[in-house]
Amino acid sequence: MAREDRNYSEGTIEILEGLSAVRKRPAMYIGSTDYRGLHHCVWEIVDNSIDEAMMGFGKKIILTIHKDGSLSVEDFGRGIPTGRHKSGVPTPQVVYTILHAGGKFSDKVYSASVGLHGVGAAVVTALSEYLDVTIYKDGKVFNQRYEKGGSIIGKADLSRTTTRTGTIVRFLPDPKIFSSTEFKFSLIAERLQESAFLLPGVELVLIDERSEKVANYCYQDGLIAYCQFINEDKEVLTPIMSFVDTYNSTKVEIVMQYTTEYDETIISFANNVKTIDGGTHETGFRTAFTRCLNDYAKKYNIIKERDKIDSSDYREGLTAIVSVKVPEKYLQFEGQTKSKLGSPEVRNAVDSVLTERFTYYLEENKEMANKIINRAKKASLAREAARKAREEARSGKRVKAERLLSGKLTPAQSKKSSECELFLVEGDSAGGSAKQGRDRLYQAILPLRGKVINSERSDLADLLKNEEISTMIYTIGAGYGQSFSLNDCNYGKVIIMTDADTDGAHIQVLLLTFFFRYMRALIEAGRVYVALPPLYKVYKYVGKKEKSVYCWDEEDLKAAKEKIGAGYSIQRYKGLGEMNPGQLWETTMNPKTRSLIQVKIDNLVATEKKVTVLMGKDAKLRRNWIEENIKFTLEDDFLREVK
Ligand code: 1YM
Repeated sequence: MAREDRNYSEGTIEILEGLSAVRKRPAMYIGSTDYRGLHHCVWEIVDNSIDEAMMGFGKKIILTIHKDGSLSVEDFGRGIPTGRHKSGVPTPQVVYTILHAGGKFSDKVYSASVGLHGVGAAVVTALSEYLDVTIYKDGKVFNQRYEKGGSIIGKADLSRTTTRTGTIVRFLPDPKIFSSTEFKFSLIAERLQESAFLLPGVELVLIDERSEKVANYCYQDGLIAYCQFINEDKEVLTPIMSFVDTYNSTKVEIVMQYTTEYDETIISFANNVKTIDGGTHETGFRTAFTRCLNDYAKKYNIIKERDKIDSSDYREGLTAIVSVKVPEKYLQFEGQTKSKLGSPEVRNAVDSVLTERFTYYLEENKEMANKIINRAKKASLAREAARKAREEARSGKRVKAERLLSGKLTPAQSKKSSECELFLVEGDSAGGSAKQGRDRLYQAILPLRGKVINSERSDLADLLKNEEISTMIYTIGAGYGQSFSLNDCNYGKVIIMTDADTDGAHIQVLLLTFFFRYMRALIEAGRVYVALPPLYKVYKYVGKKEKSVYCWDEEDLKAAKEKIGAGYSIQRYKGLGEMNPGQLWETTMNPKTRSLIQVKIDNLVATEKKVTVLMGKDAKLRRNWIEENIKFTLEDDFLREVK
């Protein structure tokens, strides 16, 4: 056992107390102990390297997933200071073994590590079997190792010399803490690529020693390259517009481009931290964006009073990236996950920069301005038509809706939409069982007969002609596309229930593609789920009574065989139709006993890409993608288990 320097043992006692708190309640520090929490540890370390590169130190960051399950991060920055901290212990030991509220030691002007992450790198030590830090600085190599969640602190080794600078941290996550300790290549690669767009000229490398895969990202053009990347598989309507300026010491960078798609993609960052819940910078952007176009359109008489153009019409097909760099003293994140920018000053900064630059751009590019405004006019007409159709469906003129729904939907009795659940069920026979097995008070059943059509490969008109799709739209009752209105949704949960086979998986993906493209707000509100029917039943008759256990995977199966004991039989469920109504209720529909997967969008750009490439028209793109990402499954990234 390595001994702590005697002079500092008092400090060490305090340290141990701090880190054991993290081990007791890890989710409080890293959100969860599943793969997300595991990768949170990676971001925690990498963010320090990214901060260093952001300040201009180090042009390369290398992540390696090692064969033994550990991960290392190497940068070529200045190296963490190695002198003694005022508490008496070496500074790196402070960084890696003492908890810090905001991860702050020094007065950085802009920092990435104060947002979503930034609980401090010591949390990683606490949750690792070991964490080893090597620093190259001032001609010397500093090395120290912390083991068993930081309860063993090795003596700092300063015996070697060097000519380079930088920091390497390697850690092995503790399997006693995490449900899985396997690092995911594609998840890390996506995040590194995103960082590469935000750090022009910095090279980010990911090496996977398990599979020998390597990813390498480096972009000179920053956000412009990011916008190109987002739109690379889409048809574009305008060139990329790029505005950069500083207002009251807030640096604002905006890049935008129109595509021919229906939805908008707005991505924002504050000090290089992704703000998935938006905030003041996005508000400033939206307000100024609408105002610029409205003012221009009115000035040149392109729109009349009767053209009821809504701000969302201007954003149809828009891809925009808004990035702000705010001095740390003004930086404020909000919300439970700290993914929303709260700084009030920033709203004005973004508004001012965009108003000035975009107004000028429109005047200088009149043809483009007309194209954009005419497109918005078309969007507003389509939105009006959809709204009328929705109103008709609700206000007595329910002919079409009723015709569509007659004999298909088995509605729930409750009128309280938030408690109602809609089951989209594969096939009529399973639909029949579900109808009998359900709780009629709040569960509605919509059987889907034919294959659902692929929304990525059909245009809107064809989609609406498809019976399964139009029935679903009417049943949900909230419209679709830009005019989708969550408030009108008839159900608190929409649950996809298919057989546990490849056809079932295909139907799931087709439905998810539809929801992603045309009812994204439903997914974002956490209202879309996938039901998990069991794969096996292990049973035995004891006298006349059946003793049985349902199983969802091979592990369950093993446990069930042991539990039921000798003489068991196994029934393998090939489809929902093989279960009787009572069994279907008990295993898949009863909220007390069922398993549901909540559908979440983790990374909008990555998901967008996957949907375009995997579901879209271009077979060549798809082939390339599959060749490059052979291990990837759509479910992996799309779905999150909740219960
Ligand atoms: C693989 C992880 O942590 N790199 C890193 C961290 C720091 C510095 C450089 C750094 C920061 C500063 C001055 C400063 C950190 N230093 C500290 C602290 N890579 C990795 N590279 N000199 C070097 O912020 O002023 C915390 S992180 F607080 F010790 F200075």
